[in-house]
This record gives sequence, structure tokens and C-alpha cells, in this order.
Amino acid sequence: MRKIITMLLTILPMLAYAQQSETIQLNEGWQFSQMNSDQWYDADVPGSVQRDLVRHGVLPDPFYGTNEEQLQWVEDVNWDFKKTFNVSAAQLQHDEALLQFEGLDTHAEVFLNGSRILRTQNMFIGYEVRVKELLIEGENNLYIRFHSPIEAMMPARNSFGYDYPAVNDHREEKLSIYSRKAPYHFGWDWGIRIVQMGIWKPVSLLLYNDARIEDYYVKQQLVTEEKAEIEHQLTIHALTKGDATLSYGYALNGKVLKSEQKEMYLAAGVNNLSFPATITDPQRWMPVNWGEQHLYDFFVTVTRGDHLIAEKHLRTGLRTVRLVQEPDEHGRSFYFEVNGIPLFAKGANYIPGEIFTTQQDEAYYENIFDQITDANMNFVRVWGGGIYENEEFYRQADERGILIWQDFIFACAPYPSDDLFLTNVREEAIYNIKRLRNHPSLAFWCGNNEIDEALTYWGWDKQYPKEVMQAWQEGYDKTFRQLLPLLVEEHDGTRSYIHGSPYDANWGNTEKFASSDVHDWGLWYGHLPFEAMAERLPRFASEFGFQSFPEMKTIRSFAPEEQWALESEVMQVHQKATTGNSLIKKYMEMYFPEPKSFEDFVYMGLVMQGNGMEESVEAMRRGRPYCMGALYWQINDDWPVVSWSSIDYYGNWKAQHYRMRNVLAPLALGVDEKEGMLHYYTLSDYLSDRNDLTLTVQVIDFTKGIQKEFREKVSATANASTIVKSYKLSDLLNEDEKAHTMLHAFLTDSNGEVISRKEHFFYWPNRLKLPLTTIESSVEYADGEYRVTLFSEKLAKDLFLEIPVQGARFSDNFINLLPGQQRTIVIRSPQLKAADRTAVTVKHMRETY
Ligand code: NHV
Repeated sequence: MRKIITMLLTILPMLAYAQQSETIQLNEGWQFSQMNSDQWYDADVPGSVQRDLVRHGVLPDPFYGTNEEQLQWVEDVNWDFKKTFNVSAAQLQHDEALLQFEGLDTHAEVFLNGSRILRTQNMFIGYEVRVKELLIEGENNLYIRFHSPIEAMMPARNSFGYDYPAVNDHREEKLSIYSRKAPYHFGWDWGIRIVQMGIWKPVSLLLYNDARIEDYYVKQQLVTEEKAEIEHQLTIHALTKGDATLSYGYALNGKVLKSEQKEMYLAAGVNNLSFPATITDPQRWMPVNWGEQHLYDFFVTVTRGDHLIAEKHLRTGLRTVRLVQEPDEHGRSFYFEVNGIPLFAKGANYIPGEIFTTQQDEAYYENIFDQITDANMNFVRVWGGGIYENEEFYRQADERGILIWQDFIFACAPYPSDDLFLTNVREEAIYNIKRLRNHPSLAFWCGNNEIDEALTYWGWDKQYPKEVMQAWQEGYDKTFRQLLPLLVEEHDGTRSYIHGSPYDANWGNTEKFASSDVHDWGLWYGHLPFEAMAERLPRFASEFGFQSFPEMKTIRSFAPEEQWALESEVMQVHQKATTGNSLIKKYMEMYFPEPKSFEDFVYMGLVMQGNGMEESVEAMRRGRPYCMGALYWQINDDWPVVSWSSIDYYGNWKAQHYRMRNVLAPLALGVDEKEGMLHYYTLSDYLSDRNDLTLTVQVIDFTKGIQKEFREKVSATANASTIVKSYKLSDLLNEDEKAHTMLHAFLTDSNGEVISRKEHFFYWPNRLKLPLTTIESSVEYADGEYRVTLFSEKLAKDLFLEIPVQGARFSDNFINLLPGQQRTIVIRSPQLKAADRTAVTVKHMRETY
């Protein structure tokens, strides 16, 4: 960024910052204590009281055993933070001083040198306070009291007389909905409860002269291949009135393409400026697999005479994204169009990946986006029970071509809608719309998660009086149908908005599936089999999912061996969904033989989740253009727990994540077995046809190997799902062979390179005759990398390699090792050392029952 500005400066007349503006970081040297206690501890900022108390050993590791309970008292107590900092006489010479708190969690009173300068009640807003008159030369004192959210909100509850139906809030008194604070801190059906307090984003002191550019928005009015019409929107805060020169322009790949100047008059106070610009032949930002993610650097500077007084830079991509909801022959469409082209949204729902939110550092974001990209996703939903994510999240998405569905942070419960509450929400919405609107990855805004669905379908009308229900309904309309869309229009003005997700449908009432996005919990909560998902495709699946236990390596991290049982005390603390275990068991009885042990149960559950979810996702992808999105619930965990995630807390891929990588590949092979036929599909996201492909289908007996092989030249139609070849099942095998035969199909290009594979079984394992077999394996050990070579004479289904290193990455896992086949799997982790010869263990389905 500096580079761009410097570059710009070289082409402007000689300028200098007469008195440089200066930012003093105030994140170091904080201390905190329980209110009225003399015991002060060092605080990490950004951080939280609970995170620091764990760090200091005052609280135990919350993830281990049943320790969660031992952290709970902290939420009932007030906590004080203090810090001193020095300001020099020269620094005091600046015209203005702003204390900047990017995020305080949540109910805070801030004091500076004896004056109360700020009261906050919203963790999602960054606050700035003018403190020029309060600063003194030498040592300054900052003091913050964080009020217990419980204490702060209890009176609201007491005066209401009811508890809200906020079932994911794991305390008897439901207070989460009163506080503009991350809902998931209060617990969830996959979430530990740690209701944190603290300084969760950076603090700084900005000293400046003359003027400041508070905000800069490059609003994209129209973007085509030929031109981009944009509007520069600037908010400049000037301390003194007078003439000034505005320079603005843009660069691409470090090359300044345009730089212009404008004379203007700045009034003292806030100046809102806006002026149009046209960029011809723009290099457009494309989603992953559609082209490059071109990012332009836009810059503005304000000068007076030969003094540079303010500057701002932002990076954005030029593109259009539109949610298309139009009547059609089925009902109403629900799909995203990017740069005018319909896009099938492939991806997942994302929750904050750390209960200690502030542990989400840059490495965290890079890592989670590696997993997103590696699984071939192009869309991620930031779900409304978490947080508006940090800048780095959206920056990663911009660079990788991942589109973001952004919920406003409301989920699964009614919320108050009184004037004070809505004033707070208004400020939060404006702040976050402005903060995020320059990101090309941000595709659209959604009012909340499931509140509309809940008001209609979750039976609250039987628990609450009519007047209460009516007030909640009116409050819903006020917040999500009136206030938020107005603010999106006013402060964004380019993106679509829906009042909530699902938009209209409910999974128990399929008649609206043809005209809405759907959270299809028919699978799981509705006890429907995986196969049923193909028969009830929605226009867009914004949630659907299936639970599994994390692998044993992760269970071992929190449970001693004597607790390895489904209903043990420790395992129950780590299973937050009330019907979770019984549903896993029920489905397992539908599909699998009885596992021999707890460890086999865990393994089998992972396989069930992976294979079942692959089936559902593939059906959705085959179902385009009717169905245009598959965002499964959920990609990640915020602590080690049983959940619907496809990656566990320690970064271990569950079977599902490998299956997603296959089924979401930009060009994947799909198969649909239907009425005695077998239809092979190409599922393509590419924007051009592929005509150089060969489809090979092998009929493989579990013991005897390949029985038949078919080969066809096929084409993959661009951006479509197409049947490329159909077989009569009876031409491939007899009915009684189905229990010991599978199909192995693969697509190759003209060089014989395999592009996609599809393995098809006719039954789930309880109806398969899987052979007993011995796996021969050998390992080549190197630092950082083990190569495991595997061979089996007979089929080894869903073969799972395990290594006791958290987060180790496997080139593949849960594989079907075909009869007579040799496969090499590479395991990578910086913790792997050649000399250690860490044990790699192997398990496959037939061994587990
Ligand atoms: O339960 C899993 C996930 C939740 O973690 C998350 O809130 O938005 N889930 C399930 C549902 N929605 C979501 C569906 N909700 C219901 C199911 C059954 C009855 C009522 C509601 C996510």
C-alpha cells in the first residue's frame, strides 16, 4: 500500500507532510483484574479475560474433560483493564487526537485521565473518541471497566417476564439476544460456552493535522467487459476550512494507470464528496476457476499547497454480483450471477473457528482459506450466529476468488426491537456495511439466520402468548424487512439483500422448495435417508448437514481412555446437540453393521458422514440449473467437539472434506443410478467446453478385480451438469453381483491425465459382502513428509490412515483401495521427523465389525 502511495507521490508535484500524522499503537502493556481485586494480570490485547486467565493458569484448559464448567463463573463478574502511555510535547502539537477502539467486547466504560470518554454496548462497532483536550504531556492513564453481560442484561429479562426461545444459549436465563455480542459465545449446538469480555480488537491513538479521510468507497455502478462505471465516495473530516487539491487514481499490478486532480473547497467538519469515473476495458475480478482475481489499487490524497494532509488507499476487484430471484416455470429462481454468468455456488457454512475469537490471527485465516480452496469451493456463508469477520477473512476471499454470503449477526431467536436496541443495530449495520463494502468477494447481504422460519414453524406460538408472538413478528419486520434493507441500499447500493435465510421455505414443508433457498434438515433432524435428498432438491441449499465424532486423535486430546464411550460424562460435554448421539446411532443402524468398539464407531461415523454428504451434494450439483447452490453445514469447529463439521478443530480433515474435494472439483464426474439405468454426468464450472475427454467405466469385483471395462469419448459442456453416457445396469452386472461389485469410473484428458474419479457402490456396507483382506504397507520417512505405500489383493473400503500429529495433511484418506491396486499417500506436517518414525496406523471398513 505504501508503495502505491509513494508511486503516486512521485508523479505529483513536490509534496511533503509538514507535520506527519502519527498512529500510536496501544496494544501493549495492559493489565486486568477482577473488579475490586488487587490481583492484576498481564493482558494480551487483542484478547479476552477468559483467554488470559487460561494463559495464566488461573483457569484450566477449557477443552479438556469437563473443564468447560469451571470457566463459567467469569461471565458473572466485572473486569477492569488499565494501561498507561506516554505522549510527548511534540505529539500534543497535532491539531487533533483520536482514540480508536476497533472492538470492545461488549459492555464497557472507558476512562482517560479521570474523564469517562466512552460507553459501549456493541462488540461489532469500532469507536473513535476525540481526546485532544484530555491528553497530557507525559504519562496518560486509560482504564476500562467491562461489565458482566449477564449483570448488564438481567434487568431486561426480569422486566420482560419471559425467557426468549434462544435454545442455543446454554444458560437458564436467556440473555444473549439482549446483547450485541457474538451469539456463539453463549454456547451453540456445537459450541462451548465462554461469554467473553475484553479488548478484542486493536486500540490506537491517531494524531493528525488539517484533515482526515474517514471513509472511501469505490461504488461499482456498472461493470461490463467494455467499461466500469464507478463512483468515488469520500468522507473527509477537515479541521479547518479552505481550498484543497484532491488527487485520485488507480493502479493495477503496481502500475499506475490513472491519476487525476481536482480542486475543491473543504468546509470545516464533515465533507461528503462523490464523483463518477469510467474505467475502459477493465480487467474484471472473476471467481475461482472462471479467470483471474484482478485487484485494483485505488488511492486518494488531499493536499493543501505543497502539503500532503490526508491519504487513503483501498484494493478492490471490478465485477458484478447479483442474486437472481425471478419467477420461472418451477416457481422462483435463487441463484447468483457473477459478471452476468450464472454461478453454481459450491461451499459451506462457516462459523468462527475459535471460541477465543481473538486467536484468529492471519495464519488462521490463511489456513482456513487453504482448506476452502483445497476442497474446490467457490462460496462460503458467514453465518449469523458468529461475527462479522475480520478484514483478513475477506482479503483472503478476494485473492482466492471465493464469494461470501454475509449474514447480519442474528440467529435462531427473536430479538428485541425497541428504539434503543434498533439504534444500536443501525450503528452496527452502517459500520459493518462500510467496513466490508469494498471487498469484491462480498456477494450479498442476508438479514439473519432462520428467524423468520422459526417464528412460523418452530412452535413458539404454543409457548408464548399471542401478544408476545405478534410483537416479535412486528419486530422482525421492522428490523429485517425495513431497517436493514434500507441501510444496505443507502450504504452499499450495489448488492442484493434478503431478509433472512431461508427466504421463504421450511424443510418440513417442501412445497416452497421451488421458490426459495432452503435449510434442508430433512436429512438429520427429519430422519430422512441420504438418498432422499436427491428427490427434494431446493433451488439453493444454504444449509444441510450431518454429524460425526472427530477422529480418535482429537478425542484423545480431551478424553482419557476410560471416557471413550458415547454417553460418558466427558463425551457428553463434547456433544452439544441433544439428539446428536441417538441420530448418529439410528443412521448407523440403517447403513452399517454394528461396530466392534467405540473407536470403530467413531471411524464408521466419519465414513457415513463423508459418503452420505457426498451423495447429497452431488445430487444438488447434478440438479443444476434447477438447483444452483450447495452450501453444507458446516466446514469448521470452534473447539474439539462432535459436530456437523468437515474439518475438526485441530485441522484434521474428516472423510467428508476429502469427499467434498472430489465432488466440488471444477470438472467432476457424477453418477445417478435410477430405474435400472446408470447415468454418468460431467459437472463443470469451467466457462468453456471440453471436447478431449474419455470416460472409462470399470466393473470391479471386490475380490477378483476388474471384470469389464467400457470406454467412451465424451464432452463436458461449460458451466453445466450434463449426462454424457447412460448404461443399462443389466449390461454391466447381474442383480446378485451387486453385493460384491463396484464401479470405478474416471475421466481422462487427451494426455491420459485423470481429471476426476467416481466410485459407485450399489449398497451401503450393511448389505455389501466386503472381503477380509490384509493391507501391505511401507513408509518412506523424511522430515516433514511421510510417504505411505499401500497394497491389497482385495478391496479395502474406506481405508483410513491415522498418525498422531494434529493437523497433518494427507494427500488423500478414507480411500477405496481397489483389488490389486497400489496407492501412495503422502502425509505432510512440519512436526513429522524422519528419525521419529512416527507410527502410521491403517483401518478399513471390513475390520470394524
Ligand atoms: O443444528 C445444526 C445447525 C445449527 O448449528 C445452526 O444454528 O443455522 N442448524 C440446524 C438448523 N439450522 C442450523 C435447523 N434447525 C432446526 C432443526 C429442527 C427443528 C427446528 C430447527 C444452523
